Amino acid sequence: MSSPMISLKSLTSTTTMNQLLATAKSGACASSSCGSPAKPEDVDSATWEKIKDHPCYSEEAHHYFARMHVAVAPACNIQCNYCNRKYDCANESRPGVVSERLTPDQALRKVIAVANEVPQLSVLGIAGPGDGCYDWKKTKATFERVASEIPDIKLCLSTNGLALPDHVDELADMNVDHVTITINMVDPEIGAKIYPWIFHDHRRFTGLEAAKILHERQMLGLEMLTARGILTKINSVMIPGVNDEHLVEVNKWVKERGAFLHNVMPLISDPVHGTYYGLTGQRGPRAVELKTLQDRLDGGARLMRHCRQCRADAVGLLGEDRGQEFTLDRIPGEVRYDASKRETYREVVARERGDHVTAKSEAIGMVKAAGSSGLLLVAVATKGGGRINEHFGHAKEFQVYEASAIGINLVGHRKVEQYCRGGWGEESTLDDVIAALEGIDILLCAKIGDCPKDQLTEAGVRVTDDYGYDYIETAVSALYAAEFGLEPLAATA
Ligand code: CLF
Ligand code: SF4
Repeated sequence: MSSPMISLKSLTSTTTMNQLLATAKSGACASSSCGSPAKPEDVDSATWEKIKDHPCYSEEAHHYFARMHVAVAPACNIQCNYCNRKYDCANESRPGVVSERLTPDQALRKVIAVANEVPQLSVLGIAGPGDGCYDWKKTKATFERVASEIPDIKLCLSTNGLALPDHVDELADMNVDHVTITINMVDPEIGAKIYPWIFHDHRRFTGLEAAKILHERQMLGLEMLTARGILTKINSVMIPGVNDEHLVEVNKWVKERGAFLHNVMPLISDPVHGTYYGLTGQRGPRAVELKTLQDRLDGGARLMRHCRQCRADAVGLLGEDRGQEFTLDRIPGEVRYDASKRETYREVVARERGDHVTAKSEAIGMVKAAGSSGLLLVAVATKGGGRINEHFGHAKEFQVYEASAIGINLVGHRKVEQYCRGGWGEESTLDDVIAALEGIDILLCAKIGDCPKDQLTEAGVRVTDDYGYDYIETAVSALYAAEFGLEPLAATA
């Protein structure tokens, strides 16, 4: 199925990327697109144009395109019980965590440096710590500067929503197409358990009154964005015993108000983070609990299931973080934007993406047509391009695909510690990997050694590298066929 030319199939290293770009430049693929884009049936063409290169708004795009965040707006107007803006750890990957705060000028330098080095870059996001709508001047200055230097980069804002209604018109004027609002409740009684205070209209509010104002402003902001055709994603933090059941209601409310996506994320809570929830022992949900809730929400507002809960200074494809390569001390004082790598990469992706879409739709068609009631949960080691192209020992996460009568869908991911450290594997890490794979039927990777393979098998986790470098859906459909006694597709590579 795939092209014999260099393709994203071998997306494994900088060298490979350089080869890939060189091949495209040499004209090996004269056509810029050999296949149709993967527009979902329930998305109109105008919306697809907005989301097709956005790794968060399109699951399919996240195999190819990268985001970067700049932390330019540190002031915040509310307190969430899961946040401690003082906490800073370079190795911690979760929202709100950042190694350095930037001025708009520094942010521009950093975005140009990343755009020159990371051809996958398509989106610039401002996602804390702090609130981009409350710390508005810095947000606006950053977006304006970047847009004037790199006009085709998408601008993306994440906000708690309290100050959002004051800036919707300016967001529309600046062509910001994507806004995320974190909405954890539509019932202020529940909100009072999540937000101890807010600062609004030059005053501090607490308790029920604070939650009521926040709720009203969030709903107003969402309605205003919808009225202006700006796509909205709603992030909700799932807090067991506080709002987990209630998120069904939240999903209904935001769907009614035109939200494009609903992203339910697990609470991350640890005493060392110094958050209220961390210090009071509030637990986060287990992966299985999160998936059960997401399954319940299916059929409501469209769900995002591939969120990686990025750092506020994350750089790269979702699931990877190259932020430490682009700290200010590593960026030259003056950088000029060079569009060539990004342009060339887009040409290669357009070709590869068409190939992937064809393979994927054949695989999904086969699974659907089988009419089996079987369900298979498959964990995949991948580093992008929609392929099984990561070695087991190098994986820091596994994407989880579910194959069933409704097709093959990405339903989440499991974060793990990297097993292989400089040539040997860590025993204790393997135990954690096995625990993280709870409920998974089969694990797919590009390569695995005999030792970890035997130990995984002993622990009841089936694992194979037989489908290394295949498209994920093609391999999953073949496994599904083998598992449930169906006729498999011809293998594609
Ligand atoms: Fe960043 Fe957020 Fe824009 Fe994406 S992240 S501001 S919408 S560009 Fe994406 Fe990261 Fe999840 Fe956010 S995976 S935490 S949803
Ligand atoms: Fe922290 Fe963001 Fe909540 Fe402000 S809105 S307290 S920065 S999580």
